Amino acid sequence: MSEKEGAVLYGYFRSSASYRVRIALGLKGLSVVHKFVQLPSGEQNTQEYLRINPAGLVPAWIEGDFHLAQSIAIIEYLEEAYPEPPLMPRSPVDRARVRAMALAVACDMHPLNNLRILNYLRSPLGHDEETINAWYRHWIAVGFSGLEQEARRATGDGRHMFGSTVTIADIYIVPQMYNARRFKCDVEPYPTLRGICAHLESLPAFAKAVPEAHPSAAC
Ligand SMILES: N[C@@H](CCC(=O)N[C@@H](CS)C(=O)NCC(=O)O)C(=O)O
Repeated sequence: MSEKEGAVLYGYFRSSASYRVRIALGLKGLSVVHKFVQLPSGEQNTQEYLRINPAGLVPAWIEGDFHLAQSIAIIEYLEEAYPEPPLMPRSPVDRARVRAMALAVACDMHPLNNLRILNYLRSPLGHDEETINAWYRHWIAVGFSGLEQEARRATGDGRHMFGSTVTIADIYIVPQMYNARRFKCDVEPYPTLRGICAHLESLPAFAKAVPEAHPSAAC
């Protein structure tokens, strides 16, 4: 592990977007200072945190005057600044396919099940927990159904989303699978995704990034 001097990652242990960045840091062999933003108590909406990320979301990356939000931007920054080991294939076609799988999670699935969306369904919209859980599970099922087909076509060994090495698509699927299990979604219909996640979760960079291993889990 080499220390990335002056870099701070604001995150929360159960935030899947923060979990993605922790995996990428582990894969790149980089360590940074972690600061915790307690999402359940609304710390992301305090004036102090909004100065770090005006969107009121984690993760946020700070390196001197350089403030960066959005996990995909942070991970691509790391990929460009630290090209080894590569987290993207070489050819433009393959890179586009990997990005499409990562973005299916980042753009089509995760935003629908984010904390503030679930809170808004609760209040002011007044939905009960059963309805909110049904919403959550519905959007996981829609997203995973498509990704299961994509992964079946793209995996080279049944252990990676694309080809037979770790890519950004793997960094996105593992936290989403973690969330799906946490919310007791039925993941039986997605054997390819389950097999891929089982392998990835055994790799040190993924195991070290798991929410339970994060120091803020004890806070
Ligand atoms: N597209 C953003 C999503 C960031 C995001 O939604 N973060 C969640 C945690 S996973 C958050 O901060 N939620 C706070 C809230 O909903 O109030 C990214 O990939 O970084």
